Amino acid sequence: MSGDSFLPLQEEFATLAIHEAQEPEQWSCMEVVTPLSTSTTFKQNGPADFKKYEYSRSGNPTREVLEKVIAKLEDGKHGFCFSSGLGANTTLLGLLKSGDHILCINDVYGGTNRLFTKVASRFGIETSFSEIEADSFEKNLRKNTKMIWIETPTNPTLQVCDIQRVADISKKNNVILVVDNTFLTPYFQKPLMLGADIVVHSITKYMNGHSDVVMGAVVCSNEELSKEIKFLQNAMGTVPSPFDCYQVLRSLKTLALRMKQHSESSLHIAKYLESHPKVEKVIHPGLSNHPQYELTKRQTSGHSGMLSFYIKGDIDSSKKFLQSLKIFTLAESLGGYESLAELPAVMTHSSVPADQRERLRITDNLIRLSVGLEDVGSLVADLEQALAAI
Ligand code: P1T
Repeated sequence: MSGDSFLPLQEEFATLAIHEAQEPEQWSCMEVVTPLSTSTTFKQNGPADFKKYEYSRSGNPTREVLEKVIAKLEDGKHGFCFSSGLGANTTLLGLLKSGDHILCINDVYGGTNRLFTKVASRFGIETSFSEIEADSFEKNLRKNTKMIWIETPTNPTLQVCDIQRVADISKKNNVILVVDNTFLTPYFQKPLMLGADIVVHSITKYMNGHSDVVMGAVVCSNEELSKEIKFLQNAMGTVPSPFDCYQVLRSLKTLALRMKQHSESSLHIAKYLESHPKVEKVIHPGLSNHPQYELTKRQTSGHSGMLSFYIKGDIDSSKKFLQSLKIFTLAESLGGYESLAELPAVMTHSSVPADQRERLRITDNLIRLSVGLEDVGSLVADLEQALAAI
């Protein structure tokens, strides 16, 4: 998947993930592994005279290392970690005020859609939705648009949005561009290099990759915006626990290896499903029949373990298929070492209004797979027997 026709992979990615900001010399015992610092508070020499940290919400040694690593991997200057992906999104809403407008990509994680339309609206922040094409963003800008929000590839229909073109539009109109990079991670896509102002992550997914931490992150290079995000992180209190930061630091050391395997296996499975008579259509940005395949090659170094497909049949066929799986687990979330399958229409995207789901073709026969790190042969065999059960 990450062959010649895609952007080249960053050569030193794994080295950075393992070593960036983790020099043993910075710790008093020269620890090779970044210590887990659980103290909520730090002794001061005199009132308001502290060495580096004062209170763990404002700054924590373990979290700070993780924030530096994530910033480096995204080719950004400043990283910030949050209690969840939605916690990161919520904090970014603090950059806006009543009367401002967010122009959001139409196919966005259901929870982000709910946060914008059901919560931000209570504070006078409006949201409207744009089609995936860059022109549509330009057309739908309003006088009060202060933020453009995109996910690419989108969740769950895996459409690909031209980051560079949307960045040009946002710059021309003095609007902040936020890109949710959860589905690809910086291993495959670097939105800041393509002109985005802010990258946001659900670290819960590939970045942690072990389905045992809920966390979010933001990366930004603009000094003024970064200062504001740092202020909001402390003022809103949306921080993760040091233990979770420790876990994610550990997970990132294998991110490159994991992403390579997720990528290879998901493409293998996409091709298998394409040839299956009970499958109507497969969506995978690494397939040459994907509508934005050329764009995918221009802006990414490959694709992750995510794919979606339409099964031939109705909700009962989908249910039967999902309940027949033995290795794929029927569950929400994605990006872990274990393979997951779900029905977005009634699970992750049930909070998206029905008419919006209909327009996006998030139908009762759309299945989303997160292809994990099991042997790909056993995954294909599992899909085969579950399709046979319909
Ligand atoms: O779950 P949390 O860490 O709060 O992240 C929210 C989030 C943000 N952005 C994207 C692209 C996401 O996919 C998510 C969470 N998504 C799921 C739980 C899911 O199954 O799609």
